[in-house]
Amino acid sequence: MMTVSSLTQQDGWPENSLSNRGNGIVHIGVGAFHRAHQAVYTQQAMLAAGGDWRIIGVSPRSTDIADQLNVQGGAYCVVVRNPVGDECQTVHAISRVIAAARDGDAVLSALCDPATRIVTLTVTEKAYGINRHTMTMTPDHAAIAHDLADPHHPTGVLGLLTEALRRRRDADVAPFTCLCCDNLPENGVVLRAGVMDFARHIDPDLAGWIDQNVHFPSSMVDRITPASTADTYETVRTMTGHDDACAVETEPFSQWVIEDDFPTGRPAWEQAGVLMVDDVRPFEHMKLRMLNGSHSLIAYLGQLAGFKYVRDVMADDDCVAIVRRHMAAAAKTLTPVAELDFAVYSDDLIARFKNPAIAHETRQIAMDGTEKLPQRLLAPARDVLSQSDDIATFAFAVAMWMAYVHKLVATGRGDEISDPKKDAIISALTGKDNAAAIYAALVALPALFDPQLLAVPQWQQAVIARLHIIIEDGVISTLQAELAGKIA
Ligand code: CS2
Repeated sequence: MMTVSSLTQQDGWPENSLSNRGNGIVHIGVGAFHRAHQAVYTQQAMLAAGGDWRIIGVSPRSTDIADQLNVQGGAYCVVVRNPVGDECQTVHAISRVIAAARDGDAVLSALCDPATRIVTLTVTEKAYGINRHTMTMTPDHAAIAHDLADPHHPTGVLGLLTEALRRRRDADVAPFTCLCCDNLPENGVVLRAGVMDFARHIDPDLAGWIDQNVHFPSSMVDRITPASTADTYETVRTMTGHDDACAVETEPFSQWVIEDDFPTGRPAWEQAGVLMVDDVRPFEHMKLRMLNGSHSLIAYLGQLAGFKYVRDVMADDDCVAIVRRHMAAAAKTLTPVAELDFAVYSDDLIARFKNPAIAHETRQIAMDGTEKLPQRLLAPARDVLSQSDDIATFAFAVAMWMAYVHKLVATGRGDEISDPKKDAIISALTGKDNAAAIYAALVALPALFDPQLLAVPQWQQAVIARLHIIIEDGVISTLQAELAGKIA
């Protein structure tokens, strides 16, 4: 757990002890999660061991965060919501933010500056535009299509990294290391595959150079960070006297595990509590399947049963029992590693999800289901089937996602589905009203369900049976039948 310092009430921001530090990182995606996680660790690392590692933020779409954070000199508050009370920490690790939508040249200048030795990313799963079955880019992804047509003026992640690397190669500047911090399995491998594929399309020699010279370590990131609300800003105002438009709130727990592969240097992150490892996969699998998988289950359960927050779901004993069952089943799909105790991890997760001070909306986690299901629920389900183990919990979670999108479409609220495949979901579900038809329509969405999983009749039966009961009797009855072992 990270230590936090309290702010005293004052008119200005506390002195910036990092103002004499130079920039070394460009971070793409300056959302709440980055501000509550990587920026905090990087600040701690610089305070402990020095180094010119301040962060230039790039906001791919919104201009607001650039306007707001730059006015504050890059400083903002992180409110840590402890069950026993709030704490507040000021972060100065970000020196400025560039809004890519209005200043693409400044983004490329920052990326090409020799001082930039690392590019970190939290852009959410959908922004990459990488097909994770084929590990190639998706040419009809809007940003990729744009950047393929005009590669020297890129707007998307793959285009920006590739163009910046091209310019660095041509200027004989060492490349930066790319550190993906999104919740994807082997996220460095995925990002590398996307960049390589994009580069191959525009310049095969460049692809060869990237292959030889650019490093893409993987990382596992973890800190529950709900979207900021009026309550976040009010808490900061009360605790510090500041009006902070960039304040974020988060939980006390924080974890970052990174593959130690930074040939051009890195902050002393290990001095800030980051675990630097040779192989991040065991940590990543555990987190994606046990934390994020349960989170998605909780989110769809909450949305169907009318629970606004994760903590509301976790206040119900039956829901907790189903979450525990899910974690135990997910743990069985993981390779045991000496330093990881899955039972302890489960207990800690339950306590984190129950934290009454964290208002994490189930609606927020329910977003982008088609981007999240594969690594959180479908991959472990496939592994379970290959071990002939019980797939019930994965089938139940997937059936809840199906029931959730179906309910929105069937009640004329399809527009509330927040998902890159929203249009395809709406058109697939329109006019479908029974479980088998809904299942068939959704598993046919492109590049979502693993054909190996779909080929198993037991999987199809298990999902359809649960979906049917949810539609007929409601999710709580289904959950009770599930706990009583009454669904085949
Ligand atoms: C959540 C994650 O929104 C979601 O899908 O599951 O953002 C989760 O809160 C983080 O991964 C926790 O580290």
